Amino acid sequence: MLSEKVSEALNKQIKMEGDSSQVYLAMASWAEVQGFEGISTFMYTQSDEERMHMLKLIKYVNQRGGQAKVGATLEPTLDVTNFKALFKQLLQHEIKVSESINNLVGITLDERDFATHNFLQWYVAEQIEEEATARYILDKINLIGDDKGGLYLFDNEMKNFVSPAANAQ
Ligand code: OFO
Repeated sequence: MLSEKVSEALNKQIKMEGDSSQVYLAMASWAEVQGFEGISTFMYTQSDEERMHMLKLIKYVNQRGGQAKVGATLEPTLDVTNFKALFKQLLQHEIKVSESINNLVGITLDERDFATHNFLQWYVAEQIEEEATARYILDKINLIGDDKGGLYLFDNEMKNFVSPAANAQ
């Protein structure tokens, strides 16, 4: 059985994962209209993954005798000056999510809820990977600079992007 504190913190995280899915969906849609086919494919996939993260939490809360809350999701506000700004926001967003997961893990320790602590280790690993992926992509974007040919190749690569951070685990 989940304590009230853990349950409340998990529900906050459910919202955060749902919001993340919306943010990446908005990014995917923007990139699609701009003609960045690869970037939009990448963002659509990210959005699906965040939804999966949300569902995993919902199922866990319900399985442990809690009641998962499905609330309103945020309407994303994006800086769409260019695609670099988009990926900077992606990294900032992931850093925020990592902080939230860390905070949640801390609460499970305070509450001596070792089952939830164990369950959350998957999210801890996932956040390391997602932050590393965002940094890797930003490094590439910085290398490209204003080179149109480089941007074309980059967008192409994003279509079937496999993060080196994923391979490292
Ligand atoms: Fe849910 O992993 Fe990123 O935000």
